[in-house]
Amino acid sequence: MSPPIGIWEHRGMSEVEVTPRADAAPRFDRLLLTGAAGGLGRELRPRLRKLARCLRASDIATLAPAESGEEVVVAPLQDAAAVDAMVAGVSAIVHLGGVSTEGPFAPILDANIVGVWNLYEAARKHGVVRIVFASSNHVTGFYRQDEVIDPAAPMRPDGHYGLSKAFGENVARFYFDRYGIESVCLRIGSSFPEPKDRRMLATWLSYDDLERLVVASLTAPVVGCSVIYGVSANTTTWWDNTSASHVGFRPLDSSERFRAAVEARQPVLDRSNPAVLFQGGGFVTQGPFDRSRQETP
Ligand code: 15L
Repeated sequence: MSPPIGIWEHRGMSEVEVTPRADAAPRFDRLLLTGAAGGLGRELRPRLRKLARCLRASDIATLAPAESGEEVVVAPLQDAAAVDAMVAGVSAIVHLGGVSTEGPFAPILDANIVGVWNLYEAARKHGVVRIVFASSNHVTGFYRQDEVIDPAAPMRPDGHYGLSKAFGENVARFYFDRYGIESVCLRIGSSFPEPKDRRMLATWLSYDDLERLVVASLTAPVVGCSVIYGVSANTTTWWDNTSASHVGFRPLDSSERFRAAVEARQPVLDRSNPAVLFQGGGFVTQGPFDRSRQETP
């Protein structure tokens, strides 16, 4: 059972919360959450509501109706005018929207590459101060599982999806260097209710730690343009977040309590399989996607 959300540190004999909880007084007048109908969006939407006077939830898929303190907006990310309207009036954004798995290039180009550019352009026009960008561990998926890397390691994307997230991180960097819009790029591992396989014992990010990560990224006093891996305090780890300590993310969950069950389900690993060798797992073996056959594998 993990402690309540917020960042807690030991000081002397007692524990003190040192960063704001999502249910502290609203930090933002209007906060935009894109991808609000997706798996992580549905988790975060109720958890982020109290951070803003108004939470604007957006997606292209059907969204649960707006509750008190919410607005709901439908906007395809590749539609610049729709994105402009979606961003107007917000001061910060949590950008989860877009394609979230590996696949043919065309939909990823639209939603993740054109989409992230549309979002930052709209943010520039409307004076948004900070964006929390859901990047992915697949930006560095071609590092081996016996390597520990940090956010400064050169990108090694493992597919179209990883490439699109690498582009998004570069957009975030450019809009900070050129226009001063702060970003935290979250290289999210595997955020699910529990780890599904042995790889996820290293990559798992609990939903409570996801909330801690997003709240810390939104509320840290100064973030510039930061990159951080989104991962719980797992015993097996491939990612060193020391360089992003200023974000103030302290994960409190661990995949270790699931280890025995996961290893029993998956007793043998085929070490000649690239999906076992590389951090990106199954993503590294997907494709090629044949354009001449409607881009199906
Ligand atoms: C991701 O970036 C995906 O969005 C998610 O579906 C998982 O597959 C995750 O990576 C992962 O690497 O496990």
